[in-house]
Amino acid sequence: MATPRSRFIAHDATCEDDVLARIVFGAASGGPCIESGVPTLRLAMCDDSHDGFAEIWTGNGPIHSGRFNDLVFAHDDEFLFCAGFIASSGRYTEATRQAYGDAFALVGERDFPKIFRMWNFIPHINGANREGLEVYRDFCRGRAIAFEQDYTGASGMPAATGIGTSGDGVGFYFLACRANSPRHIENSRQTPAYEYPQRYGPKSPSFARGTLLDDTLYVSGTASILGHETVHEGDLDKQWHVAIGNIAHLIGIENLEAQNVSGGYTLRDLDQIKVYYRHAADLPRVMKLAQTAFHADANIRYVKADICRADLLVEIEGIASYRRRSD
Ligand code: 3EB
Repeated sequence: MATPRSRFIAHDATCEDDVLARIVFGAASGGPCIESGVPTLRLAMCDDSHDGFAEIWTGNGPIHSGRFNDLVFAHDDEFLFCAGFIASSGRYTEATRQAYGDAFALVGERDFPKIFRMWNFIPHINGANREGLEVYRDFCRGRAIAFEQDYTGASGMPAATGIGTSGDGVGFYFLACRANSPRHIENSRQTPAYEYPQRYGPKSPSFARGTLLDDTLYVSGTASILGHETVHEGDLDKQWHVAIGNIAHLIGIENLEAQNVSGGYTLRDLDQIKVYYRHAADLPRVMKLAQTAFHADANIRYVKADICRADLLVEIEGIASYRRRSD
């Protein structure tokens, strides 16, 4: 069974048939819409070229798209894509719970009950809400309540990214499947995020370190965290090496076998990589580090963004799948 594929294209390129979704990383954010039958989510996230880019997800065969409350979605027979938007406000808990609750209702109604990868783009992520709670923690509270109360009958929390955006409002999108059996993977070097202690917020972040679907391992946003603690505050190079080491370990044979998953990937199997970096001045260094870490053919985008802990400088995500041997 084929897993959904993504690729990066120019932000204004037109796309072909079988497209499940288009996410435009560019100048402005807004509520998702359906354009020429394709769910489209715009996020205010600038990449290194400042031109922006689009991430395209393709499916197989006839694709049906539609709206469900404020969400837009599209699906083929096996996979569903969905995007949503939460307006900026002084408190996110309830609106996040509502939006995630709608998302869980949609996947139930359409019979794609297993969510395997989610992304969340949060404005003023390190700022305070009207009660003085960090916006990220406010978001996490609503998300956790939705997972606890509304995500029944499914298979655990999926791989995810939770990152800053300069846009006005939370944009989010996710992929879910029908018959496949995704396996959520943890990293033995890191405390599961959903078990982080209370000092990181009233409710823990709801995500797995990675999710395996067939032979594809979707790697969550990964940062310089060992156990549950940020390490190497203020040191970009050291944070890079811990983050990349965390990914190498997550996808490697030892960590997978300990979770009864056969196989094992290396960093050279990673593709569709996004490198999020906090400070514009760090871009040249981050590009240099990435170019030595990944396969020469890997697609990489560098996105300037705030990261969910104020002491983190860099975060990396990607998709691991086996490259052909000659590569
Ligand atoms: C961390 O490991 C860093 O809240 O969805 C990474 C991936 C992070 C996903 C999320 C947050 C999220 O805690 C931050």
